[in-house]
Amino acid sequence: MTGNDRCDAGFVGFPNAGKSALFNALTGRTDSLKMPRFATMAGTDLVLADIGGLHWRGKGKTVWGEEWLEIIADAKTLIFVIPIARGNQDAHQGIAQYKHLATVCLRQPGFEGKKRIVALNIFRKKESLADYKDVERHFKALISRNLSVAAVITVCANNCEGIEKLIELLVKHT
Ligand SMILES: Nc1nc2c(ncn2[C@@H]2O[C@H](COP(=O)(O)OP(=O)(O)OP(=O)(O)O)[C@@H](O)[C@H]2O)c(=O)[nH]1
Ligand SMILES: [Mg+2]
Repeated sequence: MTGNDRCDAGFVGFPNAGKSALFNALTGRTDSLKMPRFATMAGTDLVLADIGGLHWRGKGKTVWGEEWLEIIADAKTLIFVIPIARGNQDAHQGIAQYKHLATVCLRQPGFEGKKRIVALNIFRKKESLADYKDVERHFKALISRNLSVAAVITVCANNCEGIEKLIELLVKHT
């Protein structure tokens, strides 16, 4: 895994969070076989990087997969992709997930100063984004003391809801 390409923003998340789906939605790409992937975000000259998911290992449940993060070492912004369902319980689980991911990121040299955007990815069936406002609010309240989070946004990667707004946020913070 070598990161010869540079990037402006990179995705961080556990497997199946929707990182690649979101990367595709933002860049117009459709392939997702080879990692890492680099592509320009629609309507901008910002380069995004899609990497593999971090994952759990061992009895002590240590988060593993840090070598992926080397690929996005030069990114200015990290996009944390957290899958969510409805309900406060899910906001708590999402926060726990975010904290694990953030802890691993902060172990990497130079990652402390990177901006962070949290994308709550809903695996939408019948609900609309509005149905997730409570989770988003709750998530924001739980995270409110963490000043390194520039923004929290709810998106649906597979039908592109919230994607325009995420693009605006990325342009603003990258
Ligand atoms: N319904 C629905 N499915 C989604 C959404 N986002 C991702 N998926 C599906 O969930 C699966 C995993 O999504 P990926 O984007 O590949 O997840 P990933 O975070 O890139 O996972 P790794 O590359 O393994 O780390 C795929 O089958 C996607 O089609 C979403 O918003 N809604
Ligand atoms: Mg992927």
